[in-house]
Amino acid sequence: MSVKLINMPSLPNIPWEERPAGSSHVLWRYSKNPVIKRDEMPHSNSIFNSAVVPYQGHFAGVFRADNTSRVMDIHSGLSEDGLKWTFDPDPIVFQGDPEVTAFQYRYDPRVCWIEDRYYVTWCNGYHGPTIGVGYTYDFKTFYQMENAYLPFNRNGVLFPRRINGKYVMFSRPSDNGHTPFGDIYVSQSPDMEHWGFHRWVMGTSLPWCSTKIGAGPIPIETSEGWLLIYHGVLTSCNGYVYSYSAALLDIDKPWKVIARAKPYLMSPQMIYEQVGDVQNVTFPCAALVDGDTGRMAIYYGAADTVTGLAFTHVDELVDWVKENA
Ligand code: BMA
Repeated sequence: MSVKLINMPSLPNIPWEERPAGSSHVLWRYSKNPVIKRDEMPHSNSIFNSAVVPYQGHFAGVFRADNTSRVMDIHSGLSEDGLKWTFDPDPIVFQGDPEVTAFQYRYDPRVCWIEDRYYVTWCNGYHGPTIGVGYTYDFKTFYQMENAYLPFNRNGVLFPRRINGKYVMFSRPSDNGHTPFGDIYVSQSPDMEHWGFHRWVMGTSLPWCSTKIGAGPIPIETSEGWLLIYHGVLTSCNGYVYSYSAALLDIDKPWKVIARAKPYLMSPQMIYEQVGDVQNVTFPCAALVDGDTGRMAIYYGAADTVTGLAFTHVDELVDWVKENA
């Protein structure tokens, strides 16, 4: 690999399929997509926009499931291979201050290993959407901390290590509805509860994401900068279209963009991405990476209904971002 991965452990059992014969695209979909179907929990209407991490030689995750009452909540899950999942049919119950843990809605989780635990961030209903923050050691007991920001905010995504001694998080300030605007910012915190030093990272300057953007999976540290995969929205005459692409950010000042690809990496083109509860959505929330080979598996929500999986190589993706910037 020309591109070096930094602080990325081996993941020999990463879910993986080689690029299909005849394809030259940098990203390719799992042949058995959707990897998670809508009804894999007893009362789920849909399972999508979910986060997966390596855990004890296998995989664990936090999954967005809307139930058949259309309550939006998050559930833990375990998997041997990252493909077939055993979900907790009951939503996560957080330990913590009842003023903060009181449930309104929870969706779009991300999971990030930092130092000694798995942090979970999600869009948390607290008199409007904001960023909930919690953590777990074992995917059984979950603890909730203070909300990171005031409403309205979404797409809170942590960096996997402190930068200059501070925890760092992306977010996307928004409104109370189907926000028709939104740029990516980063904020810093000494303790994971007090967030400040807000910096603007990037906005909606490209046609495929001219309405709004939001960070996706946990950024990946490479010799060429932080590799950020992010979703972006185009407003068509038939509504929003959610695609995703990638950018490279400065390692010490991640609000400085080194390169940002002009094209999307994936847009809704398969029937399970185009048709569902919300049409035309591909929404990535997690990526697994094998530190030895650079193989990468991206989990993305499809049409707000099911979960898809796509593959690439980190070094090819970094080269693609630079070549297409
Ligand atoms: C966003 C979020 C996502 C969802 C997307 C498309 O605002 O609500 O959870 O996937 O809209 O509906």
